[in-house]
Amino acid sequence: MASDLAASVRALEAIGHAARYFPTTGSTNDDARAWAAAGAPSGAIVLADEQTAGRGRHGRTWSAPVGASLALSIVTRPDVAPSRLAPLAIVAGLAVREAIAPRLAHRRVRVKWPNDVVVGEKKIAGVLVEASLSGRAVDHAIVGIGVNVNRSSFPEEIAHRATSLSLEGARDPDLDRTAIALDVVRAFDRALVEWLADPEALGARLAPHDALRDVAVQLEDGRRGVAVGLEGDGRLRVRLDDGALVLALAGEVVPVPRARRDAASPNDHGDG
Ligand code: BT5
Repeated sequence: MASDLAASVRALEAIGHAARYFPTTGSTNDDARAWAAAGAPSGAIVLADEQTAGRGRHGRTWSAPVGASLALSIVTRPDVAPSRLAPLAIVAGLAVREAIAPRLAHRRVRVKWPNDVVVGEKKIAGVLVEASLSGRAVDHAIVGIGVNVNRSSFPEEIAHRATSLSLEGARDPDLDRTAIALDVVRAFDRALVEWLADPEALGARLAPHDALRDVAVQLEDGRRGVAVGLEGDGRLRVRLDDGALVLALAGEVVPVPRARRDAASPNDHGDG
């Protein structure tokens, strides 16, 4: 059966994006990085029907079996300092949210710092940004996006915290991956321009869709507080129980698991 993604290259080219499609590949981020190194223009996109070595942050596995997910990577060449790149994952997450929320009209779709899109407590999409530097500047940043589309099951270890458009009730034509890819890319194009024009405004754009807003969190050193939004450089703003405001990088702070909010350790959280 021809993949519903086969039409995606022409559709993306029609909105001004160079694109390549692979029925199967290791990781679209690797394909995009190789293409970027060979001169791919900003906005070039790689899509795959199946990834055999899809990855998340810190070498974690991203599960994307054939036909069920959207896996795409976008080559960007943003004119920002490497230290200001972290919010790009939130920019992409907001774009994914914007694209899939209308397909899940009865559900609340939110962005969970630093790189997830969630429905309720479950992850429906993830973003992986990988940058290549040229001297002290960003040469390119690959924005990898994985969306669970028509998936009815997950590996046991993530089944309790993963979901998909189909599991949340979306039906055809809302599961058409080419249409979703186009909506994600259009939303990302707009969001990228807005972010580059005014990086500090991203926090306000995230606020209405912020899954961590007012959530109890714990810092690595054990101090507790509440997440209160995004700093312009991508760090999480945490209001500590003693009233102080601190800024945390991804990995330095974890949500306090709901059942354990009275006796939590920072190692109790899931990894994604
Ligand atoms: C992410 O990492 O969420 C980034 C995912 C990015 C995937 C895209 S697909 C296109 C491009 N090519 C790639 O190779 N990657 C990008 P992280 O926050 O580290 O979350 C990874 C964790 O999420 C795993 O350790 C699992 O716990 C969980 N997980 C794995 N597959 C999942 C899935 N399909 N749905 C929900 N959760 C998943």
